[in-house]
Amino acid sequence: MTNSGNWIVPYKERVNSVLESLLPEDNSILTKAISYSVLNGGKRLRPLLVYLSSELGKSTSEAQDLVSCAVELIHCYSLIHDDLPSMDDDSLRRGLPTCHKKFGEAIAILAGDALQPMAYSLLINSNEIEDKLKIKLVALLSKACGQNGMVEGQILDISDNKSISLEELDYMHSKKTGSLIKTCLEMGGLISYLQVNDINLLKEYGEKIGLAFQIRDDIIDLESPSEVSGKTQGADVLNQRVTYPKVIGMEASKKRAIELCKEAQEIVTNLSGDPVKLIKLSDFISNRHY
Ligand code: GRG
Repeated sequence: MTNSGNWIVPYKERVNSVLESLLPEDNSILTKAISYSVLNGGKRLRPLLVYLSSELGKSTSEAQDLVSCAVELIHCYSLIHDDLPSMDDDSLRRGLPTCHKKFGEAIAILAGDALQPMAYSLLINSNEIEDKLKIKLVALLSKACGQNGMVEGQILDISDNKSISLEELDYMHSKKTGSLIKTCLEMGGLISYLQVNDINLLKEYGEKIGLAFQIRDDIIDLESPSEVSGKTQGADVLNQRVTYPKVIGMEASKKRAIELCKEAQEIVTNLSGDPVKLIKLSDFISNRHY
């Protein structure tokens, strides 16, 4: 297995095809906005984390698919809302006009609103996951994206935070970006009935790669042209956002992303299953340009 990122493609195709089969098919403007925002590319990192962690134990492929789709729907919802004029006011996402630019603000808000319950319905209505486990998954996912998770991170991000410390920046992103990433790994571990020790190691790995992922995101904002990143280059500077390069400098940011991924790799070597793909993924994260 090389680490060009090609090994990720089959996972991406798999989740894309399940997402396509699960989305509503009517001709309404809301359905169009939902499909546009979900089936518009994206790296599918969060589904990949579910697949890789659940492959460490025993789970059905249907359960893996449903959980992968649920976390991606939540992620797509957060991106739509993150791009809104009242948030980041961004016009480019995944190389295309953002949902509100294409469909208007009201439809974009509603598309995001509809995606969240859709994610929970997937989990709740599944015949593949036992009831006790479903409740755990729903509780974990709602915690990750709720008031003490992604929403808390987002509030901190849009607050007056110009002079925050590195520790505070880490905290903000552990909530905004990290909480969902960590939860994907935990959910994957749970559906494949991993032991608590393995699940704890996956969560620690998630904390490290979550931060590294965000640091690279800040670097990408400055260094990757829009054709590569699919996002508006320099949007963070334009919006006067606090970023890792701003707080610790560009070189230190790059070094820190690599160090965090190395620490993540050491953590997963203690798993009882084969960590090779998780190691490859952290390599990919520490060097990504999109
Ligand atoms: C909607 C749950 C929810 C909360 C509302 C808007 C908001 C509060 C939170 C924002 C969360 C957010 C958008 C975090 C950014 C994380 C991030 C680095 C996103 C980019 O993820 P990629 O690079 O995107 O994986 P692709 O397009 O590849 O999927």
